Amino acid sequence: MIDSKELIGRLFVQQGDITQMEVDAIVNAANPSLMGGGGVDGAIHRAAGPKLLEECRTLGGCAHGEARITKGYRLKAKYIIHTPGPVYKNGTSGEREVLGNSYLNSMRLALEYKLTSIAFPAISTGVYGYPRGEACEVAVTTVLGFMKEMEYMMSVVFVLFDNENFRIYSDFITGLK
Ligand code: AR6
Repeated sequence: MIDSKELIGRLFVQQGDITQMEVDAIVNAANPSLMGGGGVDGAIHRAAGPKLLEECRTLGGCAHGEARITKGYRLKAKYIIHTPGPVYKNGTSGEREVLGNSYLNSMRLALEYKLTSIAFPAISTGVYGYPRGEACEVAVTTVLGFMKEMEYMMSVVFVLFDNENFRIYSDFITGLK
């Protein structure tokens, strides 16, 4: 059994642009079409280049909470894991479970591809409107729970674009230590 403190030591928080990360995979907060969009999705497609859209076209979409993997193309990251998080309505429409599934299914792909490092954005906290404190708690506890259950040690970086999310994640992870 891996010690929880050891796992928490593999979680990192960083402020910035996820497209610049040198990791095995970055995660994209996509939409079910997988055909690109605004926010982090738009930034990833711009940085990876047009071949990414070509590969995404072959995937036939992806339901909210599921995940698909593509190559990273022009990115420094080898892979991109695409997952549409939930659209936040009122908190009683299964949003928490769907958000957890986005993190869980991304981690399942990471394990399947034997990745040793992954970077996540704060899925659903932009256009999809998920409350940020709860989204952070779901993200961190789901990722930690998966690593513990699967005895899977990897580096997980949460890359936050804005000051507010950076502070929320920093405080939450510091609180676990
Ligand atoms: N690096 C890291 N985080 C970023 C970046 C970046 N370059 N750019 C924005 N963020 P959003 P969602 C943060 O709206 O809420 C798209 O159109 C941003 O500050 O990108 O899951 C898709 O196609 C926010 O905290 O994704 C979907 O239609 C977080 O990323 C829809 O938006 C997520 O914001 C998905 O909405």
